[in-house]
Amino acid sequence: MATVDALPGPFTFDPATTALVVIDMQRDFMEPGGFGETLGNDVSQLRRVIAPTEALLRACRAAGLTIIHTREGHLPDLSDCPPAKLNRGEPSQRIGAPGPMGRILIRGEHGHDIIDELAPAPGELVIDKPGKGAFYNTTLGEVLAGLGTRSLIVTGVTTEVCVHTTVREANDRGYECLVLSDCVGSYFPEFQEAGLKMIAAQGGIFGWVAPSTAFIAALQPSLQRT
Ligand code: C5J
Repeated sequence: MATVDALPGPFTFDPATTALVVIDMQRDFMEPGGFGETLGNDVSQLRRVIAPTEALLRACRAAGLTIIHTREGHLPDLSDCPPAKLNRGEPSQRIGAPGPMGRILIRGEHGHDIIDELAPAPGELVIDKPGKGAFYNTTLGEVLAGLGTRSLIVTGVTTEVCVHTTVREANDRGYECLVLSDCVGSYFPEFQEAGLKMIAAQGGIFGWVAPSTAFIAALQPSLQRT
């Protein structure tokens, strides 16, 4: 077992039953011209997440941790996109509309894929999800059950939307979730701060929070064994 110095208290995990989940580090959220920008967001706010996540991925790969990436997006015919999600924002820039990186938030398009810096390595799982949570309408639950996973290390964007939804879903399913504060990002600094506080408040109402350096330090014994 390993222990991370976290909020609201120590987070203990077994690397053999722990998976890193990297949420939606896609061009559509991270780069100009994608879904995030069409909703009026300043995508440069998310860039600071990239370097610590690269270091985290290196450490998790070296320790042999299970690594799962997710991508939010929809089928080209939009049959998996409910009207409540589709009919938002400026009509010419909605999901499925043409953009500089291909059709916005559509599977298979350049904008839908993960940014080059954090591209999945061979053998890492990629879960495509139509919703904000990574469990809704995906195979993630079955995949984790098959692996015997008990703890999730959660990173990605955005803190208050897909990260929160996924952590809440995971917590309800019995997973212990540690969110790495410097490896999650929001377009809104105030939501980043509040989003992290909400996770660890009330004795860790749906998770723990720590910087990635604390988690990587806790992985060191596993790194030395590899
Ligand atoms: C959003 C996400 N913000 N990945 N998606 O629409 O957080």
